[in-house]
Amino acid sequence: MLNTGAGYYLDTKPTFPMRLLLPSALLPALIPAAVLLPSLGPCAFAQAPAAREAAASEKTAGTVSVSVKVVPGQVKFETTQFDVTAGLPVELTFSNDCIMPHNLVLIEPDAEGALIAGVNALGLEGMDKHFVPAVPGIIASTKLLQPQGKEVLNFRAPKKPGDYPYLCTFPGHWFTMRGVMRVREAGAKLAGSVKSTEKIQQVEDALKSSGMTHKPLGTPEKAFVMRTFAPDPGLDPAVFANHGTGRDAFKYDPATRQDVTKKETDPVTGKTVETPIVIPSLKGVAGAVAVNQGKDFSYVWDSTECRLLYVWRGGFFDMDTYWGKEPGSGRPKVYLPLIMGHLVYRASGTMPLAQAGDPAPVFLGYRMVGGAPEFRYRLGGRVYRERIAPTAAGGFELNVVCEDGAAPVWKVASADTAAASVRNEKGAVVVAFKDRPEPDQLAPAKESSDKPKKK
Ligand SMILES: [Cu+2]
Repeated sequence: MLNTGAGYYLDTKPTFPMRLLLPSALLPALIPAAVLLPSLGPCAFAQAPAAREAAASEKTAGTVSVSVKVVPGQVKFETTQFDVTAGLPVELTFSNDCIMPHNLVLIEPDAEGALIAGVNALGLEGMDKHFVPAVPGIIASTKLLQPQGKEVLNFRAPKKPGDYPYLCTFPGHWFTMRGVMRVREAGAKLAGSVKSTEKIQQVEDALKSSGMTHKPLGTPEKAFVMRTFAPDPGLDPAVFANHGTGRDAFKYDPATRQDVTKKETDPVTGKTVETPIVIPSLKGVAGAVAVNQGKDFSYVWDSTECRLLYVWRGGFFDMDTYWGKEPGSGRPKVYLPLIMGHLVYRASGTMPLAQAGDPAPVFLGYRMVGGAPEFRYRLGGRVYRERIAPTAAGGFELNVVCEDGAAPVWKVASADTAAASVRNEKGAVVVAFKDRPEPDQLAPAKESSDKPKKK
């Protein structure tokens, strides 16, 4: 169980920067909830304020049609409970009017633990598999629906009456985005759907009132912090020691929860073999914290590996490809934000603070210190705090302290020896990096005119 220091945001925060989307009055309520959530059991979720639909239609038998929507910007289903009749057909329409992608996964009453473990194990493949792992206990699931997406699920209600949870398995969403399908005995009267009474902000209004744009920027004084899928700009695979997988994703059919294969003839044996279809282009880092401190300093810190992944200058993310340009403009072509600007650092090698045999690090959250995040994590029996800041000389520095007062031992990766220097300062280890601009422009700068770069 996570041991969270007071004031730290947990890993379980929704990936969208809620602090910008929500009216600030809601924030005090939101953050303590996020801190408490990991200690709750699968069924102990707090029911959102809800009301019986006044016009609850009482159905007896036959196909039950249910509509489940999303409360935009709130990481919640609008419909939090609906009734169906045991063994009879159900037509469930899930529509996503939010600006984040969401799915809906309906499961057996005791299947949540395995489902969440399965989602976490998907690692970098999660996005391609719509965050629906191949685990038992899934009754029905939608694809990961992009904003304005809609999907109709047709399935038969389980024969056994009971409460069947449904949740969004986009990482972190399941803490708040969930509901219950109640399966009633044949002949029992079905109650109307229970819907959240929370004020439903229109997407456009939420965006407007947050000041959020698709090219968000922070400032040197006040960093912009966003939980997101971050692109993997071709990092050293050794960096992703604790991600589920760093390999290319296979094409996946969420309906069958199987990889999609193609038939190929083996040139040696002449036999026809089934091989998975590889999607090499969709690579992302699921547990990323992306930070921007103005046009000239951005970085991605990975809450799975608990380390800095890459640093860039000249912009932040262009979210168009992730969120879609505007509601209704159609789904984005890729499912990752694009890096704007140029990379000046890419991590390589194993975790610099880890000793051989250390178990995976555990992210304990971050808090804002002087306008920038301080990351906290446990590794090898110690708890570290890490800050990252640009330096006047043009590079950047990592400042790492150990909570037990011991001086952290930082092993500089071999690729960094020319660019990095390590010094000890007041119990902290400070690792100073010189910028290392890369000759080839790795960042897919969308608006560049493709002129060859002169060096
Ligand atoms: Cu979701």
